[in-house]
Amino acid sequence: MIDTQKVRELSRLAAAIRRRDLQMIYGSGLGHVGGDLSAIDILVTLYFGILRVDPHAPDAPERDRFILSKGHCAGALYTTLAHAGFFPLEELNTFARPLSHLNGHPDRNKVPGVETNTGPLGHGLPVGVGCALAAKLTAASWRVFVLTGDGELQEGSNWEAAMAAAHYQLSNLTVIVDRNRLQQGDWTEQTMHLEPLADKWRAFGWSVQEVDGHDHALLLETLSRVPFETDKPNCIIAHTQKGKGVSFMQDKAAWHHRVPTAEELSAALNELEEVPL
Ligand SMILES: Cc1ncc(C[n+]2csc(CCOP(=O)(O)OP(=O)(O)O)c2C)c(N)n1
Ligand SMILES: [Mg+2]
Repeated sequence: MIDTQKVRELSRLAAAIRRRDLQMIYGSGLGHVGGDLSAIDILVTLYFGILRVDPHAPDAPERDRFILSKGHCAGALYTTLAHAGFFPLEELNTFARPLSHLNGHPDRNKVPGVETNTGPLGHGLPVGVGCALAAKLTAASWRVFVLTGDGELQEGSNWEAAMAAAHYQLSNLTVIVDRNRLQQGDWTEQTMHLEPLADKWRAFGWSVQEVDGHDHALLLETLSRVPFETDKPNCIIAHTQKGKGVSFMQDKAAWHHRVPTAEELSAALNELEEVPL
């Protein structure tokens, strides 16, 4: 049954995190705003509804592992981790500045809650397969969740990992594809066909669900049901919009890593509901 109070909490958090992310990117003059905004609802649902993690014990052996494979969206992860209590919110003001721990791509040696260094696309899922296999071999109960971009799926390493995950029957592994249909400079389908994407994952031996990646209730319900099938890894194709929440950024390749001007920031914040937490 859907916990409506929890879903309202997720919506409030997502609005606050979107605002904070935009302010952070404006302040540092760097970031990947489009992909951050497409992923924030997924990250918020994971960190505030699904993951068994403790911000006060970020290295606890029994924790679930989350890997942000689309590491260029570090800003979305940092703002979520800070709101979840892994480090102080004020630290977000140092994003991408010299000597900051919050680099343009996540570093597990610097940021509590970051599981693995990412940035070069196509590495998160292979690492996630290794983690999930380790959990299985040691009969541990923790789970592994990996968030990939859709353009990122052009990296062949993902498909080697997908084969291995099915071979080892890693039902403790879930990949979420941020299917915003855009990559760096163009639509994915103009660059390299991904469709029929769900069929590809099924053909590789995965159990697949497709969801609206901005619907907190549906994300929560679907993520709560893993594993979907016995002995199969899980794939959730989350249909999203790059730049979600800001009308002039949505579905625009240019906002992959453009930084808003002061006027654009103010217009964007006007569009994003400010909800008290
Ligand atoms: C191996 C590798 N090649 C190129 C890049 C540069 N790059 C950063 S983001 C990006 C596009 C990613 O598109 P997608 O996976 O769809 O991410 P999203 O739309 O969620 O931002 C590229 C090519 C990279 N980080 N790693
Ligand atoms: Mg994309």
